[in-house]
Amino acid sequence: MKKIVFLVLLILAIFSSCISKNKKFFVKELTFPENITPEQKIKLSAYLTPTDQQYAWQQLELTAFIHFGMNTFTGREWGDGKEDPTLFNPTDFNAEQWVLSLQEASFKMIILTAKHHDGFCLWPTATTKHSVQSSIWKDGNGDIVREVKNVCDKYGMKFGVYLSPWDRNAESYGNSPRYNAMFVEQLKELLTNYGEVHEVWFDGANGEGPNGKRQVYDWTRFYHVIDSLQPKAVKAIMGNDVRWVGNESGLGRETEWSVTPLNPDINETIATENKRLDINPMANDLGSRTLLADAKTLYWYPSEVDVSIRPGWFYHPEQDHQVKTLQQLVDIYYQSVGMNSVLLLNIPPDKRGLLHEVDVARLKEFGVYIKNTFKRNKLTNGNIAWTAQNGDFKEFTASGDTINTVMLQEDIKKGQRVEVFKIEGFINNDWVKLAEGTTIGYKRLLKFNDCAPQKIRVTVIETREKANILAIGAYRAPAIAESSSELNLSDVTKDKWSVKTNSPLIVDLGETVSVKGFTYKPATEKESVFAYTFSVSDDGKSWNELKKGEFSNIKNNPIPQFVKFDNDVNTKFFRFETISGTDSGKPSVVIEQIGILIK
Ligand code: FUL
Repeated sequence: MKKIVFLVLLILAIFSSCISKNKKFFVKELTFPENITPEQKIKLSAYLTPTDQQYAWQQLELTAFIHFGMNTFTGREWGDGKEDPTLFNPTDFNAEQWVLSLQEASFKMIILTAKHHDGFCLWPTATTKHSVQSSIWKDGNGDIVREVKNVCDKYGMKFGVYLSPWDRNAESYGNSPRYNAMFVEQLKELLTNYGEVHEVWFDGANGEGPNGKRQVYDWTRFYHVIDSLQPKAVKAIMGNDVRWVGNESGLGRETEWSVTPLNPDINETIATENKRLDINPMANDLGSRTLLADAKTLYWYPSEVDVSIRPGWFYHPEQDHQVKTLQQLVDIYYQSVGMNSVLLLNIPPDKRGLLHEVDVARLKEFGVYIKNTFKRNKLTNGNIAWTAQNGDFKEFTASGDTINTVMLQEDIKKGQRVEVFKIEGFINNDWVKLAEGTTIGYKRLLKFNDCAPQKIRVTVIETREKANILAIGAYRAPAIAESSSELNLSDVTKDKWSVKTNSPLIVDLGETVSVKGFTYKPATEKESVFAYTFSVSDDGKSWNELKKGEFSNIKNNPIPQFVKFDNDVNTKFFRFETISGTDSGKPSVVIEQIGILIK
């Protein structure tokens, strides 16, 4: 017993000396000694820091996703793996156009979907025939990964790969050891033959459903392959270096901790602990004091905001008019880079193998806007490092110019610490509150109404340990002329429609209409439809099933779905039937959620 007490005291002494000397940091992971108080846990959490790879990744701020592959040619979001490889045939593939457009807009890395869920590989792999080798593009002698990587190297753009663990083509998928061996080979090819790779993206999606194939992934082995072949790469999403922010809409959290007890569910122990703490990437709270008090281990696991410039992740011509507006992109920038995250913006190339003109123009506008806004710090002494205790404040000299944005950075190499802060401006001889916030982390941007203060005062109200503020900036983001992006979800009005039955939804259109397709708008508060059938009828009795399909990625990306038929059909009735929902239910659909397309 005495021995145990002694040991506990010793461990505590070591930990408290770490704190008092303010020297010892814990890189990436920290397991609390037993029997320490919640207060001690909070203090220790302030000494958790990123690895060099995580730090380098965070500094990139803007990274680009490129979803390109079989879906580009079939018009789908999730292919089923049965696609004919000869469909893959970009007519004007040009990786220079991708890299140069992205670089001009300040993007520092490109992550390419080397393999999406349909299993089609963009490089000639020895592991499957389902690859560019079986396509007619360059007579099967092409290699998209090589061409993109070469251009990245040429222009100093970093490169990452998305390799989907879920594979709907691999015959071995579901036979865990065999598929894992194949997956390891794919990883090895990508991480050995193409030079330096800086991010490996393992998607968590798997739409197999209750009767689908069950694959137990060997994450430890996958991690080992990456760490040994590409030591500079961070492992994202199902990887434990970079965390999915929890949505695909470009929304960061106001309170975003890179220090969290959450880690991806890669083994039983972690999954059980996540369950015990009731946390997952979508949870609102991933780092509060209450959560930390309950936790046993903390990780440096920073957030990445992945979002597409278009509604879908892959290019679809019918979405050309739905490219996000400059205002939307700028809002996303403030909500991601400005909320302690890296922005991973997807710009999907079209069937030509080019970024579409509309996207290129938007990227350009975005790049110019961000550069102009942050070109000059209007505080004269904003780049001075400052350490602050609870309640400390510091004044910064402003030029008296108009501002509407303040930027704060913590030195995260010494941990993430600030919990509450406020910003005031000295205007007309008075201190006026401009903004307040919770976490800062690597970077925090706060927006407020235009004003022209002589000075700015920053107060660190609460911090877990002495805060290390690295930089403070004040800027003016120019106003953006609003462009309307109202989406038309039905070409015919619903005035004449009458509902015959609710489940399935049977509607009498009131007249015969020549229908080209339909739309489905997911409900915000409840489960969405995943698999469905859509049928038409002249009399509401005998039915012709026009479409049996799935809204592939609707759970993570709940956007309106557009479904087009192969041919136009004249009909007076339609029937929309739910086969399954995104969770375990069978959600019904109301008339407001369905639109009819006739153009
Ligand atoms: C999701 C996938 O299912 C989507 O297709 C896309 O790749 C996105 C980035 O991740 O989970």
